[in-house]
Amino acid sequence: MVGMISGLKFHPGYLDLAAQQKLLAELRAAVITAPFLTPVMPRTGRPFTVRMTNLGTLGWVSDRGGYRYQPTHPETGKPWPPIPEMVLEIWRKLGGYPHDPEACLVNFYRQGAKMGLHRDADEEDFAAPVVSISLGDTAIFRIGGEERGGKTETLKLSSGDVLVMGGAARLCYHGIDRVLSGTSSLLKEGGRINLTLRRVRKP
Ligand code: MD6
Ligand code: FE
Repeated sequence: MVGMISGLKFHPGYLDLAAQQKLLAELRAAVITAPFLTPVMPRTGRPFTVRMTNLGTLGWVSDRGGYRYQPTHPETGKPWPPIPEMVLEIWRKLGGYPHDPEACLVNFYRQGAKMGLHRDADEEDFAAPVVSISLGDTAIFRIGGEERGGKTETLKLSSGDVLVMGGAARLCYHGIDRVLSGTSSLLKEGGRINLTLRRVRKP
């Protein structure tokens, strides 16, 4: 059913176990420099249940002041670590866009974490897709149309799956209903990691 949304391309099992483990090792090294943060909602200051960090020249942050992209980690003040080459290769192969991404948002879901319906709309360049890579426990991903409150459908995102949201799907509402614990043994303590690659500025 989800295959009917134009511009949405699903690549289940794109990364084999060895590639997933390699990517996880790269992320473990990166989070030493750029530890996960608990973002809060603009204005209300309500915390997200998902923890976040970033890789790349720009990282997405949310605090009481709003949502924005910035070149440094808000707590350490250091630049975000670089996007690993194997992640750039996924973008180059599947993204269908001639310039590399500037941002790789890393979301970490522990038991009970979820993400409400939202649109990725803080970028200047919607011509570029968003490429999403999932690791660890399977998540129930929900996607609707460009208007809030319309019909939605769900898709299971499992470890190693890659989802590309381009074209008409680029500005569709989407979110994570829940993560199914015990569905993957990639992360020893369980949970799920999702990477979303974005082009922020016009090239
Ligand atoms: C997640 N993903 O999978 C959250 N955004 O944890 C997203 O918010 C997302 O998967 C844009 C495009 C693809 C995505
Ligand atoms: Fe998103």
